[in-house]
This record gives sequence, C-alpha cells and structure tokens, in this order.
Amino acid sequence: MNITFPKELVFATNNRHKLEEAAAILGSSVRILSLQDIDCREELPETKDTFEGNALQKARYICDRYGVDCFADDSGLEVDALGGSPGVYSARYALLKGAALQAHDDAANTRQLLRDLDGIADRGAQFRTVTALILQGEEHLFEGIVRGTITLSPAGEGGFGYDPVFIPEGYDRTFAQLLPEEKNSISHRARSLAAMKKYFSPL
Ligand code: ITT
Repeated sequence: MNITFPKELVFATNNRHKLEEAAAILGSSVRILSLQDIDCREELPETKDTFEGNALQKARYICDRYGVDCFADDSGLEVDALGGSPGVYSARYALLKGAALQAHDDAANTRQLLRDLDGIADRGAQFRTVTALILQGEEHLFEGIVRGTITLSPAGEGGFGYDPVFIPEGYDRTFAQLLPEEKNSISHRARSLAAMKKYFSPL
C-alpha cells in the first residue's frame, strides 16, 4: 500500500462531541475539518441497520457530494441482556420507544435504558464504533470496542450520550466521571481511530 495518511481529513459528523473527541484522539497527526469547514449544513443519511452500513453511507455521502477525503463514525451501546440493543438505534432509542419527541435526547435515552434494565442483574455492555474512511476513492473500515457495565443510576457530568451510565472495564467510575483524556485513551472511538492510524503507519 502506498497511500500516505493525509494532513487534513473531513470528519463527516454532525455530533460535536464526536468531533471534539476525534480531534483530541488524533492530536497533531492530522488536522480534522468539520462539515461546517466545507460549508456543509446537511443532515447525513443513516438508513442502514449496521454500524458498518451507516458509517459507509455517511462517508460516501460527503465524499460523493463534496469531493473530499473523509471519515465517518457510526457508534452506539450494545447491552448484553437486551440482545445488543440499542446498538445502531442508540441515538433514537427513546424516540423509537415513544419516550422522547426527538433523537439525540441523551437524558431520555439513558432513562429508557435504565428502565429496560430494571431488575436485571446482568449489566454487561459494550460501546462499539465503526469508522469508515474514504481516501483517494478507496474505502476502509476500522472497529473499536470497549467493554464495561451499566450502572443503576447516572453519574457524572462529562462526555455525552450514555456516558453517565457506562463504567468501562478496569475502572470504578463512569465515562462521564472520567477526564476527557482518560475516556479518550480507552474508548471505542479511540480504539477505532488508533486502528485507522496504525493502518497507515504500522511501525
Ligand atoms: P453523526 O451521525 O452525525 O456522526 P450521531 O450522534 O447521529 O452523529 P450515531 O448515529 O453514530 O451518531 O449515534 C451515536 C449515538 O450512540 C450517540 O448519539 C450516543 O447516544 C451513542 N454514543 C456513541 N458514542 C458514544 C460515546 O462515546 N459515549 C456515549 N454515547 C455514545
């Protein structure tokens, strides 16, 4: 493979938390451009039922319309006792259950999750990210997983989404209680972006 990792890369996301995390994780190795930086104010399509499918769909949408190298992240929480739910529907979980009026209602999503796990002893879960990168017309997929447990109630103010109810393995605090740099050193997103970096500079 003779493609070198670019100096600039568009991150096809409308989630500012993901953008901040990716910029912190990738550091100075690459300059991350947002959708605003390329004058894109569109919603991204995500109509597939897998992380891989949605990540590719978002990256292709931006690559095709704006002619830029880019990557997209589709991610979510997979809970063992719920057969992997909410999974790809993580952002829309409460909405789909009629407990919220819109997607991305983090408080409603976590409330719904804790309600669905009420009385269930098995609290095992994992966050999963699939990053789809399109570089010079070639598509690449990178996965990152972090295992942990779901708490009985939310704790912490940091992060976003389900962070207040997820304790990563080896820790006794939720993602929302960890410092951003702690989360960014072990998270699903960090692992998938590390795999992307390693692919281009294996040494
Ligand atoms: P884009 O599609 O624009 O990137 P999005 O927020 O819609 O943004 P997803 O469809 O991938 O992204 O949904 C991800 C959802 O999964 C997110 O809204 C959270 O509810 C949850 N999630 C993903 N990563 C998370 C993290 O690091 N911490 C907490 N929750 C996370």
